[in-house]
Amino acid sequence: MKAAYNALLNSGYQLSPGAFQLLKESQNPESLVSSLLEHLKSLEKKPLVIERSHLEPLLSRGLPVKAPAAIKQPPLHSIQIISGSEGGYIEGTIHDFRRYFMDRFNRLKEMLKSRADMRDAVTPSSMPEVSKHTKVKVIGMVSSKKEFKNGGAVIELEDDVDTIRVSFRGDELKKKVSRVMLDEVICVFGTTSNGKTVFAEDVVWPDVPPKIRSSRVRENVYVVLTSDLHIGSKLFMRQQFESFLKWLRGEDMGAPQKEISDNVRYLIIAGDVVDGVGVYPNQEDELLIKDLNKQYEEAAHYLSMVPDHIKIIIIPGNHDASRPPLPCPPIYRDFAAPLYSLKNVIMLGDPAVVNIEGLTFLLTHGKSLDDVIPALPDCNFKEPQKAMVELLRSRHLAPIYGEKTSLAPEPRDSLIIDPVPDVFHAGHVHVWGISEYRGILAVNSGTWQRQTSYQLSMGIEPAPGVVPLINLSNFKVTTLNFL
Ligand code: D5M
Ligand code: FE
Ligand code: ZN
Repeated sequence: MKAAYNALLNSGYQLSPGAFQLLKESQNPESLVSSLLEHLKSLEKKPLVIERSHLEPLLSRGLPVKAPAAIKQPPLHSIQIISGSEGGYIEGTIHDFRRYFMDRFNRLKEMLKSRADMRDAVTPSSMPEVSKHTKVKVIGMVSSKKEFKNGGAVIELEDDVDTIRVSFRGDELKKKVSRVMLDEVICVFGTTSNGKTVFAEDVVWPDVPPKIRSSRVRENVYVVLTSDLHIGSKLFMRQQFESFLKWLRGEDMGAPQKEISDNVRYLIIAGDVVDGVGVYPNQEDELLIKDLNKQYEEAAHYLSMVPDHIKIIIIPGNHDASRPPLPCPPIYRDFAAPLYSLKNVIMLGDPAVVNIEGLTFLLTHGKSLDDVIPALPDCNFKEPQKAMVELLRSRHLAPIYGEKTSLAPEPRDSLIIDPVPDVFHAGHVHVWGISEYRGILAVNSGTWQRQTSYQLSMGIEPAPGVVPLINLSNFKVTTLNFL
């Protein structure tokens, strides 16, 4: 099964959960995969993701008896892709958006209602008819928020039919409401005397349950997290990145470092592999490589220096060749063919959920941090991990709609954070930061790009050349400094 799975991944294909199951249950997964690969060769338009439907016809046709060619592979421990954003075509009509937000609302509402004290919660359209002060719990999507100088605040909560007003008074509640983001789904505890306005006593977010981590990893296995290489930019820190590659190869180092380097099995790159073209005004002036295909050629050249026994997982960032709205499909093969041809590279979408050695990794580039950080008073661009924790509490990767982060209104909201990860990895902000929240590691993996003139004009100060890595046996995070 392992050999079959690796053969598929090495050919650049992802496996849908259904196809994975079918493969697992088949009598001879290796020959099934080899006939699948043979079949795919004949297709002009190759799928990014292998679905159950690709495998089924091959099963009924009978399998070739010929054993597949031996696959030269470093020992792979255990990696399973749970989801990786297939990102199909979507038109984006009002109907699509309505369906998208209903899915977001309903699923987050059920998440909230699964708490014992919220089973009896109502939604704006099912508020009780009352004539005197009555306690209520209302779950709704935040459609507006106003904070007043005198310390009060009012938000509106809506479902698909109705809207109610929620009023907040007092310092403690003012602090709570300042953490409420637009388009989040929350539950308000309070009282109402008319069924239209609620005086809030508390706010509850979907949040993550405290996690008891069960690492079954015995020996030291390391996962290295990085992002925002921006290869092709004049500001890409070539020398420092080369030192990093040298470190991954275990060259020129003392025994303690070598012990770590030798046990790195995974390298995750959370987007912005290349600098792209036409991403910000006057970007050309700061490009060393002005052709997108050539940028990926250069990226593949660097990543080919990563030893084969390290699996490299890559998702797209806003500078990469993928569609702009979230969720994004994997970086397009047409532009990044050289990356796809590296045997140890796995290309996934944004967001992606991957199970590594029994631990769940949630990967996203972090584009929504552009909206979330300015919206929250305790968050800033120097400590992106704080905003990442707020996303965990919101159980959504991009709660705010209509600002800088565009969303594709797919029928199912794949930006809802479910399952609860063990590690939440993002980049984009160009500042590294690590935090632990309810047993979950939130890691922002910084950058390899020096400050661009655009970032200077925006007041963004990067912290480049620092790489977080996690020891899966004890969940300790350390950083490597290549400055
Ligand atoms: O993002 C690098 C950094 O620059 C990150 O902190 C976001 C910030 N950035 C990028 N574009 C914008 C705009 N348009 N407004 C505000 N801040 C921005 P990168 O994705 O690498 O360009
Ligand atoms: Fe970036
Ligand atoms: Zn970015």
